Amino acid sequence: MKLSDEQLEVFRRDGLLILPSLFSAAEVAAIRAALPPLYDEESEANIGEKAGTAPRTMMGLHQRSDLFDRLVRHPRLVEPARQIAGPDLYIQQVKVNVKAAYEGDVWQWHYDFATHHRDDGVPAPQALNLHILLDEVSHYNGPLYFIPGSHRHEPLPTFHDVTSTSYPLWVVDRETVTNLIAVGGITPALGPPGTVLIFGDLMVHGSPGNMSPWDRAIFSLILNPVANAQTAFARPEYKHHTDFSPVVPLADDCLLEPAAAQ
Ligand SMILES: O=C(O)CCC(=O)C(=O)O
Repeated sequence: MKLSDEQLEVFRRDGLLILPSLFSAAEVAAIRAALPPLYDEESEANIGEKAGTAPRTMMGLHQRSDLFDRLVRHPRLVEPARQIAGPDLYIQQVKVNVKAAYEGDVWQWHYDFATHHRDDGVPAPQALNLHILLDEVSHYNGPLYFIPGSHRHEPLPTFHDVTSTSYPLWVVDRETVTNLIAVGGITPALGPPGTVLIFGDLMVHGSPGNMSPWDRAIFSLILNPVANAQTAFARPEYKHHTDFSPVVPLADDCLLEPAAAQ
């Protein structure tokens, strides 16, 4: 699958591309069906919310499930990523952010490069984050918020927030966020299941808590150019995978026809 020139221009301008219903209902159902056994696993890569028992994020999924091993090589994710970030990309991180009904907690305003650079020694902000909405995402169930144009700044100042949620994050302070929003506004990433979001390492984003009765799970794959690989290895492997071999896309029907992945 190739992005059009118009889509590439939107990505360059806004720092975010939303591709509605790129994955079919049957494909999303197959992804969702793979989740319950992973929720139930005793794994340090399953991180719970600060309060309550709901899972917050489940990581390293391509090493724990055949379905996710195929999904990280799906051409509808990998080919657009290669168009933007170059041909040789490795799988840096693979997760589902669960954001369960009533329990899903906030993700503070941040940009991913702050963590990739400060914790993992990634040299430049070249990684891409590819999301698939696994539930209908509305204004009510904790959608991602993006600040269009925030990706055009040099890396902004951040501080390490280890208390607000169960997941430590380098976050952007309120004054900086206020100034960015005054220029770019906020775009909520809403849409039906199967919608894909693509954004880069400098894009400032976050999401509010989910106080609705509706779950809001999102799959996230981060791909990074092999030439821009991590240089520091303090974080666990499931937070930044250390196999730097370039990802090779599978056939388009690899989710529903596993034989296509052979
Ligand atoms: O799932 C969310 O709401 C936020 C996820 C996020 O910010 C990220 O993956 O960097």
